Amino acid sequence: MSRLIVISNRVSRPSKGGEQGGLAVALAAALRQSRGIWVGWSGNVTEKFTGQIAFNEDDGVKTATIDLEEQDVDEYYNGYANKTLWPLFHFRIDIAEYARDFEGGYNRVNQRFADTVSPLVEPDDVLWVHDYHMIPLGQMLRRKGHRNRIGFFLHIPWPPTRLLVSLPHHSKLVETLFAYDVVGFHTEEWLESFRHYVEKEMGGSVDGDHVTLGGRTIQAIACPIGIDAPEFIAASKGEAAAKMQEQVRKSLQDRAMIVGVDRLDYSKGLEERFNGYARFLKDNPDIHRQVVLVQIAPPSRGEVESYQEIRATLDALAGRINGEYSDVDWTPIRYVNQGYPRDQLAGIYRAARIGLVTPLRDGMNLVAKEYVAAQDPEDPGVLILSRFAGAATQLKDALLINPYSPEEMSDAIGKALRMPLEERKRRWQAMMQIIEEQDVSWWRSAFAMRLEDAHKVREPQEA
Ligand code: GDG
Repeated sequence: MSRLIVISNRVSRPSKGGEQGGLAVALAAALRQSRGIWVGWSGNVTEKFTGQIAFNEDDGVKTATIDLEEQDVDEYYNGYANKTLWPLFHFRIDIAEYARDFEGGYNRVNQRFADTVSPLVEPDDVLWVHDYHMIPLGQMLRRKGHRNRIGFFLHIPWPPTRLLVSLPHHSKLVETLFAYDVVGFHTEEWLESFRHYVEKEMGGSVDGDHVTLGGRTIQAIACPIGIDAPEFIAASKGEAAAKMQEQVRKSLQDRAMIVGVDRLDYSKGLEERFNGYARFLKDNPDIHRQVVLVQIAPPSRGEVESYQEIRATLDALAGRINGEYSDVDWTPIRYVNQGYPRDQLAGIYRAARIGLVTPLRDGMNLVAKEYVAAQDPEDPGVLILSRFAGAATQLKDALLINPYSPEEMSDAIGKALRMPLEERKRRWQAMMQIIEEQDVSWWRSAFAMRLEDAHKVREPQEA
């Protein structure tokens, strides 16, 4: 087995019961098995960049991290990654910011990562680069002479060509992807948009999974990420989950709970969710007092203005809806800006009759899968899911809705609350089958297999 080197913006450690997600758990297993290493930013800011690498080991996973300068964080992380690429790739060109400093900082930090990774690489290592923060890294490593297998996975959507061309130097950025052997997306839709761009905008060609540009062929594939299903099912049956479920149930006093769990991000459709729920309350006065929406939304990227704005909007909206509909002994929305450990989160999901997942655009959306996995098989809740989440291509037995339509959301909530047990079970079983079959280990192996194959194609091209 080749040694795996994972490179991503942040290194997250898979400590049990902590706040880390499935990705950390999945990659950690592969890193442990291959005695690999995870490289990323430490999250620390230093006055002057030194390039010094801090090596650590946590639960059998080796990590190598670097500190960044304040200017790096402003231009690369808050700037190009989160003010430019994130909104653009989530179809929000109205709030994407284009600034040369951001682009310069992004390339500088990627070069810093290339300089950090390069001395660690041995000839047989397999490198796996993650997400929009690191698009040009592969090309920078190739320029240093590394001929290893290098894969790239994009965790967010790939935007339609007509939107992507609004990015200054868009083709330069996309070209860098051709330094990889395999480029992975969650869904066919994102893959299709990528191929369309390469063909129509750059004059490249597509032949099945093979995409060619300027004499260089890569494999571009759709490979949907899953959750660590066994781990999450076990967590939902564990003690911490049971305790949390009981605590929530008691507080509900027989009311049906609708749950939302999201990083506080404008792409997650939280404003639309609150409006859809308000519409449900308006349409169904007889059900007032019988439902509660619990929205868990830990703040993220607070230094970026659009995140401050969505937070203020939601504060006001939750306040307005609660003001309009609350009674002395009933509050329709419990809006919570704190995160919970994963095992407690599993209990919160399990206590909910409905999982309400309404992103306006989402690469995949793991919350949808976690909600389903946490349900009691004998009395499962109903998932209401946006058709614009990558997860909708797999979870076809959810109630799929258009999150921009408050009426559709209202109807779906009504339908979910009335849904007979038999139908709930049938839908849940169908979704669960996919969640268990295509879990995070499946995703990791599927991608790794393609990477293994791809290398066989690359060698002769370079000869
Ligand atoms: C990106 C893409 C893609 C949330 N609140 C708490 C908490 N979380 C965890 C969830 C879930 C994770 O965060 C969020 O994952 P999502 O997939 O829903 O969304 P993003 O963070 O935007 O992730 C997305 C993903 O990458 C993977 O490729 O699916 O489309 O945008 O695991 O449970 N975890 C804990 N407490 C919280 O309060 N412990």
